[in-house]
Amino acid sequence: MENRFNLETMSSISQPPVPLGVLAAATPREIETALLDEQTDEMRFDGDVFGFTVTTHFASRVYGFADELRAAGKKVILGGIHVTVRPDEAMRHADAIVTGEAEEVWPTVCADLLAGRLRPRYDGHPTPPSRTKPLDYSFFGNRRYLQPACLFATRGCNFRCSFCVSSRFHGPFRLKPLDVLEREIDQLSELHPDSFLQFTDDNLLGNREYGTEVLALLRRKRRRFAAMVTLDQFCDRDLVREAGESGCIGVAVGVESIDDDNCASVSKYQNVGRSVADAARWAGECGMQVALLLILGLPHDTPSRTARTLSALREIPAAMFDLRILRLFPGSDMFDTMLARGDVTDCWWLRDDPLPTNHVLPNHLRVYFRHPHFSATELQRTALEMTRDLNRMDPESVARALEVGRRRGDAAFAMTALAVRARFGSDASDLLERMDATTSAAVGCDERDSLLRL
Ligand code: B12
Ligand code: SF4
Repeated sequence: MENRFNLETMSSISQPPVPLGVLAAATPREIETALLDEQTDEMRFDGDVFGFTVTTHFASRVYGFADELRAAGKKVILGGIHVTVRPDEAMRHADAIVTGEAEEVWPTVCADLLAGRLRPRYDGHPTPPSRTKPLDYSFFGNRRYLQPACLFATRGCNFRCSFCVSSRFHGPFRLKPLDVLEREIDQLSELHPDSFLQFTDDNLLGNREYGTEVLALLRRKRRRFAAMVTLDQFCDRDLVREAGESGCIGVAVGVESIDDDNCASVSKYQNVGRSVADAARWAGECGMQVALLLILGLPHDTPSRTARTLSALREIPAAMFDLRILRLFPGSDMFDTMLARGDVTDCWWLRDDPLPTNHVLPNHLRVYFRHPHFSATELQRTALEMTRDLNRMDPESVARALEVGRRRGDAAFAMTALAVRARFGSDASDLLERMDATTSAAVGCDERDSLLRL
């Protein structure tokens, strides 16, 4: 099978596919498993049965693989967040689908497979924390990921931002037993002694008491780590100090917009009335590199606000600014609302040309909704200009990141953060030049106004 994957366009972050590791741990021994990871492996489909994780961005790509495999007489099982929110669509490309979290139902799927009575659909349920097993990281072999030591301590999120699918998909916010987490940390310390731990939790510190226990565990283990935090946590000076003292060297913060009306309009009330600049300064003093996650295209964004937003963001001492145009995910409240209003312009996930990346590259620039104040092209240009301007490698920002790194004795992480910043800036700059030189369609970010095809 042809591999359309181009390593040049690969994400600046590569991580082991933890969901498949979780599944492997729940697979009965009679079934021999092997991992095929598009980030690191040449795509060769040897085997009889293929299970794919389907995220919305890669739905059409997975469906393409699945259709070819089934045409060749192989069995295909699909699972993951997109299957859960679009089960009927996924069923058209699979012998069986599994919705929701799969650990509990997976042994039944395997037993049915072995007995030749696979059903078209299985519904998983939120895994009770008491049933959580430690992941076996040897499953990922010696593949070289940029961030190999990924783990999660919690599941779900106790917020409900309207553009996000996570809180709807994952069910109640749950906490992994600390002894299970400790065993995973020990394993990762052995396998990747020099890598920092990357927590992939949506809301690692969402329960203050448990968060404090996790931080104490990390302090005891003397492990450096990075995590995503919500803005209210980021503004909690005691929590940030505690995290820094426990080895936190980097945080990605879901800021989305510096405007309260925008945050309130997407039910991100935890962000309302916060001072990001002060919190970022404090995080730097505590030795953490800060990545700000931002969305352009929220309801109250206007072209005239852009200059003001840009100058306010420039005052925030962050190592990098990761700005994306709003993407409407099926399964989110915002998708449903905008669909009902007729403002969704395409089922973007069914397009057949997704680029395998999570970087600022063309398919993240595509606009599939109608914004009240911006045309699609204006959103694209503004996103690129802001990304370029915010991530300039000016001496002051470079010196600050290195100084923050020095506080934790971690120059390597500071250099990595700066490399990502540089790449955000230069990718945006290149794309702007290409937009100027040709048309927006030439960089793959065409304006689409087609009617929704559901
Ligand atoms: C780690 C992570 C990444 C890593 C991916 C690393 C990797 N190699 O997979 C990186 C940083 C690269 C990344 C990138 C992106 N991500 Co991401 N990511 C996550 C994150 C934080 C954790 C995933 C995880 O490990 N979860 C823990 C596992 C155990 O849970 P799970 O994935 O749900 O798996 C269970 C079930 O879904 C099911 N299951 C999963 N796969 C399969 C397969 C089979 C066969 C079966 C039967 C069952 C099954 O069983 C599992 C066990 O119960 C999630 C948020 C989250 N908390 O899940 C977002 C999340 C998945 N990402 C998201 C997004 C949007 C992206 C990006 C598009 C971001 C961007 N704008 O660039 C890119 C796209 C890249 C991609 N490949 O899809 C969204 C996806 C939304 C959607 N509808 O698809 C999420 C949900 C975040 C969010 N809050 O919206 N991401
Ligand atoms: S805080 Fe983050 S993970 Fe939680 S609902 Fe909001 S966007 Fe989703």
